[in-house]
Amino acid sequence: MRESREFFIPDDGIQIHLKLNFPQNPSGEKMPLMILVHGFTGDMEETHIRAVQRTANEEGFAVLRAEMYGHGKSGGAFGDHTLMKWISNILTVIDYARTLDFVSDLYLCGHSQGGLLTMLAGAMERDRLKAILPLSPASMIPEIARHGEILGVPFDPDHIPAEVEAGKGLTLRENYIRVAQLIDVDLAIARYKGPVLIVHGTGDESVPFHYSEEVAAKYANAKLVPIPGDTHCYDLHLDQVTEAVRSFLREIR
Ligand code: FER
Repeated sequence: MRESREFFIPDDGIQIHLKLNFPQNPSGEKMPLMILVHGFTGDMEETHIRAVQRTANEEGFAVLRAEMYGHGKSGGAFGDHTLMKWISNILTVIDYARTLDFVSDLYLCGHSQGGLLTMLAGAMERDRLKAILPLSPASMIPEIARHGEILGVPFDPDHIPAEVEAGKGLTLRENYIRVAQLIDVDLAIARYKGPVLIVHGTGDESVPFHYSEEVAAKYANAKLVPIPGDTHCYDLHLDQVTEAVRSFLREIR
């Protein structure tokens, strides 16, 4: 049996923190690998991230959890993170995953801002990802940033403030917004034709559920699983989230 491991890989001057977990009983030499990413201010040890990791392991997938710029034990300051830096990081993680000799197919899963990243990287790596799983994707970030709102804080979109309070004592800097305003989510949706699983709590107050209804309708091949009344991080029905992931992985594999 292969040993789980924790390690770092470099990307553009920082170290990306990774954890690789294997299934208990892999069915053969090669196995599918799911890359799994947390959300904004999140990390790889959050309850819902661990739950998805364990579910994929139970289904015979290796899982590579990755922490993006300014988050968890990866390098970079939170205030300096932008979606472009996260895109650079995830492309490097995908390149790394492609070098692993035990990997058959690659899957990409991310929660919230990591779900938006999953949609963007899905388009960029559409020939290399068998399926993508954006969980409660924060697909509206570019649109609201262009409109002049971030984290519920309104601003003049043509005169971006130097800083916005992001909660947890963290401060988001202006380049986050400048980058977000330029991101074209519809283009990313149009460029990924493979299977997509979107899971979203209907009571989510951080990323409202209707955004995922719109995203799912625009994808060529998406399934949306609503989690009735649930929150952004699935405080009520995490079991329904993992069962949706489990049946999707069985269906695709
Ligand atoms: C926002 C709403 C939601 C935002 C980020 C999120 C930076 C992301 C939440 C998450 O990843 O959990 O306005 O602005």
